[in-house]
Amino acid sequence: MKSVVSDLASYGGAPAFPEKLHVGRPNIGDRDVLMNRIGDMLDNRWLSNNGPYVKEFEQKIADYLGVKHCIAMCNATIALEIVARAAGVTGEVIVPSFTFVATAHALQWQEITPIFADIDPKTHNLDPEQIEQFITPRTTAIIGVHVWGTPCVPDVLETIAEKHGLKLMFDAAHAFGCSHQGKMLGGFGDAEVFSFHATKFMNSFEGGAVTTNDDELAERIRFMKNFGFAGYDQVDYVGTNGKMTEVAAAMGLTSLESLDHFIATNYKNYVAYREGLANIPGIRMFEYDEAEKRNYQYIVLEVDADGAGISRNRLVELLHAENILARRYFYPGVHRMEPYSSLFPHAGLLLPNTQTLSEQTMILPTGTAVNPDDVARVCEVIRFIVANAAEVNA
Ligand code: T4K
Repeated sequence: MKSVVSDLASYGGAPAFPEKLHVGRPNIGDRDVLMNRIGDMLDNRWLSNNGPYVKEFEQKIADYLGVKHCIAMCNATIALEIVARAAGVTGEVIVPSFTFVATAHALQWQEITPIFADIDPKTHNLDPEQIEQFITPRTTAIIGVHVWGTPCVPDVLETIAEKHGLKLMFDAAHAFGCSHQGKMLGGFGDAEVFSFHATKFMNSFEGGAVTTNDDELAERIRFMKNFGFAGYDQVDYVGTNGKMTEVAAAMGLTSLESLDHFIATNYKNYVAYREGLANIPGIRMFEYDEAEKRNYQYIVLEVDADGAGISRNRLVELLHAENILARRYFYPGVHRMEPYSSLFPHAGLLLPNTQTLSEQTMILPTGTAVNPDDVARVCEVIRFIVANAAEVNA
């Protein structure tokens, strides 16, 4: 008799998807509108350095988020570096380890030490109750990360930062279009940083933005992202080149016009995943608070190996053989990457939730390149693998 497992590609069957299904496939807005913008840009011969598209993009983002200032940048990593420097951050900064490595690198790059605090396993975000134990005389700031677009309780972090006289910034790379207690993210703390990287649901090819309600900080950031220039031939600070190009802003503006469509598509896929993955033993899907605004751009699973009978790693391996390119964000946790694992070899002892979650989470494909039929098929494959866990693990 033919084994059910032989239906899986890695056991000799055909892959469930003939073409690879990627996490992070970019959303593309209206191509004609984009091409027209690029055409005008070429005609006008203005390609970078605070051009008209960048100005328009900044204004539209500031209006959408209800913040005073938006400063567009070449990417979120440089934006995080600049924000930290412009805010006068030094010494140590408390960050989660359950994040993309850029959050920590933006600090370490300028010899500021990231101190990793643990997360709440329910929200995947910094656990506010853990933060205070990591504050030392060298601590100057907290950088919260709104992981998967779920706010890392910014109002609570504001209270902690104020109590200890710390700066507070947010890595909002995942969180464009999300709200907390009815208020759009972007205006919390001293500043927030968004990413418009190609893999984000709203992209500008590469890109990022800082938003803030602090006039002075906004001015410093504007100068610092332009080599420190405060006027013609006048340099006031050490600066770098963090400028967004006009072609990136053209893409950003075009994406912004399709924002509602992107979110609606993500939501449809999210609902389809939730239905398709219901009642699979050991598989839990991370759920979003639908009473708030969310962008639904990450489909996050937690795999409990005991309940599912299969580890997250083995499941990802089998899905890859089916051309379902699930990703293990955020494995292994930043504290287990270099240079942090050498600098803090025992950090894991204080990060039990981060360690557990980084062994259990995985991300599934969504966005406009994925439709509900694809989602149903992905869920079928996962259900099949778990149902046959004993055989696929043998
Ligand atoms: N903070 C947080 C919390 C972040 O998640 C990120 C970035 C940052 C800060 C820094 O933001 P930026 O400086 O990038 O603006 C990807 C993205 O490159 C990265 O931006 C993102 N987070 C991270 C979560 O995911 P990788 O190393 O997984 O990228 P890669 O090349 O493996 O691509 C991911 C998937 O996307 C693949 O399945 C292929 C697909 N893809 C990618 C690109 C670029 C496409 O299908 N088309 C494309 O054009 O980091």
